[in-house]
Amino acid sequence: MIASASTALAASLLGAGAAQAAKPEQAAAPDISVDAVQKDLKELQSVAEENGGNRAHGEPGFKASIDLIKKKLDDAGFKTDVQEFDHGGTTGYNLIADWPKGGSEDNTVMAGSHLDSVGSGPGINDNGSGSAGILEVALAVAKEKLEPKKHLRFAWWGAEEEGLVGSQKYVSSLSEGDVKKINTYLNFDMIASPNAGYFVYDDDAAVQKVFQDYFKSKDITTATSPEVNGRSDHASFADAGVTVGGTFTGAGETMTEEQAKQWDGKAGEPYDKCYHSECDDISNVNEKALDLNSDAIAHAVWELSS
Ligand code: DPN
Ligand code: ZN
Repeated sequence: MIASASTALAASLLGAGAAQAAKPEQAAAPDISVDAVQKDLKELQSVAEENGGNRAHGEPGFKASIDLIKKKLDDAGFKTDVQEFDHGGTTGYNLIADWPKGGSEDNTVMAGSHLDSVGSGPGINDNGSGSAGILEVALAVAKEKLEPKKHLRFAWWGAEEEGLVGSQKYVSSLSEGDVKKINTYLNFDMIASPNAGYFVYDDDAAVQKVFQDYFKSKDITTATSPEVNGRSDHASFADAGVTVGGTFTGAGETMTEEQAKQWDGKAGEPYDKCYHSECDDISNVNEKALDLNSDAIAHAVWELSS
């Protein structure tokens, strides 16, 4: 509220005083409501409950998840496309959402998350959390009527849990020229682990710094994670030569003593004890980590697209 009011004030002062003045710098990213992200997670939990307990590739809960997210984006003014692919004898889906305002697609910033769960549970931390986080950032872009210098595209991948299948299908569907138009791909896979670590991908130093700066401003020390390397959809983009980055709160590995002190966590316990299990449900969410990471996504999307 305060940020947009002061932006409006700055714009009106500029308009009144200096008609020829340069366009003001893009305003800072808005705060993403963690309540809104939690509401999306509850809806994904319901989708799983209504569809046999999961949202896995080839199961009805996956397509229902795609439909749920797509409707919110369509209502907000995104141009959406569902890319179908075949994997393991069943149809998979990627949801791609382009924001129609802003710069040319020749210079595109993407944010993506896999929307599929494993078969054993509803997949709320892995990866309802990233999916809902980028959704609320996309909806904030629409609400702010953002006109970034670069083009913005959001993506929800299918069949990540089967080996990064959806993101690979997407990247291989692009021409070499179209791959070069992707300035940066940001990946969010597990951003609300109950015993949360604050990990930033270290693939690209400049993108890493954008996230580190955000967490530093919130007095949070970040780390890099050996768990991340190549294990989520950013690998499909990195393999094609695209600059990548992202954040992660940890999966099945164990938190160290030092990390537990830094992050107020539990040493000797996994970051997510429900990783790939039935108990990865709506109660398997660290709200502080979800809140911070959702705001970190917004910060990076605003910063990198401006
Ligand atoms: N998507 C999970 C996996 O592939 O095992 C968890 C994970 C996310 C691992 C991000 C590493 C990085
Ligand atoms: Zn995952």
